[in-house]
Amino acid sequence: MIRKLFSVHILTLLFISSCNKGDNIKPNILFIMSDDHAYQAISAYDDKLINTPNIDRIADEGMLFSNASVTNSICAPSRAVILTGKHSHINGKIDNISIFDDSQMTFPQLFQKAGYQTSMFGKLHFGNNPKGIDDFLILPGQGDYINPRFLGRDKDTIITGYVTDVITDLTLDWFMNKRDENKPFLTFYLHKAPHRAWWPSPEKFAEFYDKRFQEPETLYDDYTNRGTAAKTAEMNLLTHMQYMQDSKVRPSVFEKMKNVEPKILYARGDGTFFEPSSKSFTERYNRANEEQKKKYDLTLDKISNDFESNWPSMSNKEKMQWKYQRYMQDYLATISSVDDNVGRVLDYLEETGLDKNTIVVYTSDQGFYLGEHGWFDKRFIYDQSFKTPLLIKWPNEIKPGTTSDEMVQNLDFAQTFLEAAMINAPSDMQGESLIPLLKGNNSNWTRDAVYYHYYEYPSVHMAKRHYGIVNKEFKLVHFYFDIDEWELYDRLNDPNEMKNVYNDPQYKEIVESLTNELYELRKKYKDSDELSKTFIYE
Ligand code: SGN
Ligand code: CA
Repeated sequence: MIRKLFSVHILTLLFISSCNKGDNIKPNILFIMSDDHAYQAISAYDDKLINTPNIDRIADEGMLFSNASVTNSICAPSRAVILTGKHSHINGKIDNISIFDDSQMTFPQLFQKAGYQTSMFGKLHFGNNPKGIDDFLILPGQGDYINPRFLGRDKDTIITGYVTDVITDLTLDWFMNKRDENKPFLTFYLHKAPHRAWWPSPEKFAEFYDKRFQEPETLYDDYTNRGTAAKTAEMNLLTHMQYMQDSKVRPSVFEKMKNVEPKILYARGDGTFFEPSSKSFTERYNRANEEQKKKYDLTLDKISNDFESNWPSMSNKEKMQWKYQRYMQDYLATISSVDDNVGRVLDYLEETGLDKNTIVVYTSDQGFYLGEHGWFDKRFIYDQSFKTPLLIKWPNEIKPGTTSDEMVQNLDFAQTFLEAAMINAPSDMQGESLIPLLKGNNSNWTRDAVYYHYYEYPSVHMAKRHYGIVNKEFKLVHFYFDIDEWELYDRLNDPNEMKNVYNDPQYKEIVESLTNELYELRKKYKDSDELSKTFIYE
């Protein structure tokens, strides 16, 4: 009898421990996203500009996607696509201006219901109450680089420090002090950097000011062989990047020199103009306390002195070169901080052993132009802003150091995470789970082309509305609204996208078949000209 009781007891114990084990099998998910991080500025993709040893660790231990893209290359819409698993025309957040309807299902809500502990730190860019998130501190709107303010569930708080360090401190503090060890976690660690106006930490500002960077081949692009949209966009370094707001020439120096550049005005498309509502250099600088200002001043003085003595004799080409170097110095300096901080978080996961059962994703809300085509900013379906970095590690599931060139999108994240966590995805999500690719079962992956649709026009940077289809070989685009122009790019023979071959007779058959495919995709994703008309605003 005693023996029997004893064995029942053992069996019960075994049963309980296997249940616990079963629960623990659900992987943790750490979703790291920065804002406007170009894949050209991650050394796992390309080491011409910067070394990012920590972000590269994710690629070394996992998979790098060389053809990852977004469905709509702009901040808040990209985030809405990620959270809902639906294209912008379905989730309704077509641009930065429209309201996100937060009564709709977002994947963190499903994780929370399934017993995950959820948290979010950093830049979300819409709303102040993310659904399905237990703990959060998020930046209001675009947020600030220096001594940023955060919105919490109960109260707002201003935290002294540099935004990238602060967001990391908050994330690590949550791991160390608030994480429930009995639950798997879903954590969003969302950087503001490297968003314009590219304010580095004072130390990185000084360090990167001394560096010089290789120019991209297409820096002096004059947009011949392209359509109206590329020619009329307002994102050229020479003509739209600002010496004071962007390159950080001090107002006192800028103002005493005559006719440096006109006050920036963006065209509205109807012949009228508006002033950007962005914060000024002075407002940003004045967020720093006296001690921080002193450190910034050392580099700010060097920039202003250089500008004052050299600008009057510079040719347009030299001005372009000067702006490009200043741009890269600051943009890459902000990335260097992101990389250091990602390292802190990866180290923590390793030190605690949490890394073994944690999927770590590094991505950006879209790509960015680092002088390609003479541009900064994003929005276009052209490669640097259509594509986005995507690195994923998942020990024992993803073979370390692998690359996938499949056409994957931010639309796919929700279903991927849900499948990894063994939670059913709602049938109206529009992406595809990347799990087969992550596990090396490529034959289970059938998609060969993706759909793209950008709306925010007329607006800052004046990138015209367009939609298109992209596969590994070609890109077909329709610019509509105030023009009606088509473009076709041969991605393999013209990787810099310098020649629109839509009207080239040699590509006639490609145009026909891709146009059909594009209409099929529009049907599949429930997009149409009629629907677009409902999104046209004054
Ligand atoms: C600001 C920036 C723009 C940028 C938009 C949208 N100007 O207006 O350059 O395109 O945000 O960016 S700034 O002078 O204020 O920095 S997004 O990432 O939020 O979509
Ligand atoms: Ca962005």
